[in-house]
Amino acid sequence: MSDLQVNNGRQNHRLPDGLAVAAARAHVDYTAEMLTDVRKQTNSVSLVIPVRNEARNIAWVLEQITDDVDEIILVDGGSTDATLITACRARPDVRVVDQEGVGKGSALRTGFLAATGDIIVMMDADGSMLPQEIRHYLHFLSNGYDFVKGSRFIAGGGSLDITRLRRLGNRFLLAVFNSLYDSELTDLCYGFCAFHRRYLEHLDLAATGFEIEAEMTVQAVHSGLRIAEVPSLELPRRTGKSNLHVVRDGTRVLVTVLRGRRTGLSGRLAQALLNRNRAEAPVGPSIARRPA
Ligand SMILES: Nc1nc2c(ncn2[C@@H]2O[C@H](COP(=O)(O)OP(=O)(O)OP(=O)(O)O)[C@@H](O)[C@H]2O)c(=O)[nH]1
Ligand SMILES: [Mg+2]
Repeated sequence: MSDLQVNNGRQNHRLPDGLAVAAARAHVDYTAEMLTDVRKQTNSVSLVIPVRNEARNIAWVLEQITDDVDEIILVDGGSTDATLITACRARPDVRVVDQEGVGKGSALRTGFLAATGDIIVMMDADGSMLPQEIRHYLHFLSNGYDFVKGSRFIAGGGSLDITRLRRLGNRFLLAVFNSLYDSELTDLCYGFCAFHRRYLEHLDLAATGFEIEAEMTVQAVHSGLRIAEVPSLELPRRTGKSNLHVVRDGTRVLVTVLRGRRTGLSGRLAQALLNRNRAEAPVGPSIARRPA
């Protein structure tokens, strides 16, 4: 049996390995076909991928990126293996930039600044995320949402990767986040998300490590961005070792969530603004204002 739990809205069902992956892929293909390619009307898309020593995974990732993406930016954290050679061979059009500073957060911030597209998507290089899902994120961004996060824990999402300890940690951090910010999100520490580049300044990112994912969500709430969650299937990293340390990085996420609540706009106020925006403009870009 796999760890993938398919959530039918009320309860989770464990699925056998083969069936779980096949069902998730079929779902991705089916919904991708159903979605109209609205974003092609106006928006160009930059995909930012932080990468450090992923030579054995990166080609698999790059080869699956569809033409929804106009620009691929690999942000290299000083890889010492053949990551960059492999990447350029798989996708000669890839743009490689060296990260400023250390850590995944620094890498993403470097990549966001280098991106030229109207929409920025971020995704990992270890093969744990399906590039075919990018279309789902774009669909929401083209239909009135400002910031779209993947979620492994809503109906249609799942994880074949997460350990019991990480699941517990994620649940705890999410509970803290939801209670402090009056929100009802279902996932916090997941690195697959997308947003309109015009909001980059509003996000005002400063994180250097893995806590950047939480910081982005905190700042999106503070800025009154309209947030949507889309189901995402997390696969196991294809090969190699994780760079994440549960206690160290979990603590950094907690500090980020607590610090954001103390200094920012109150969660209630942000939510009220969000609801007002939604009522006024059910479809189309919202008016996101940076808190005074
Ligand atoms: N440029 C850069 N990329 C990094 C750095 N640390 C991690 N990454 C990349 O960020 C992505 C996520 O890192 P992972 O080690 O897979 O972390 P994770 O996905 O939280 O952990 P697992 O689920 O165990 O894989 C991968 O593409 C890494 O190569 C870094 O310091 N610099
Ligand atoms: Mg990973």
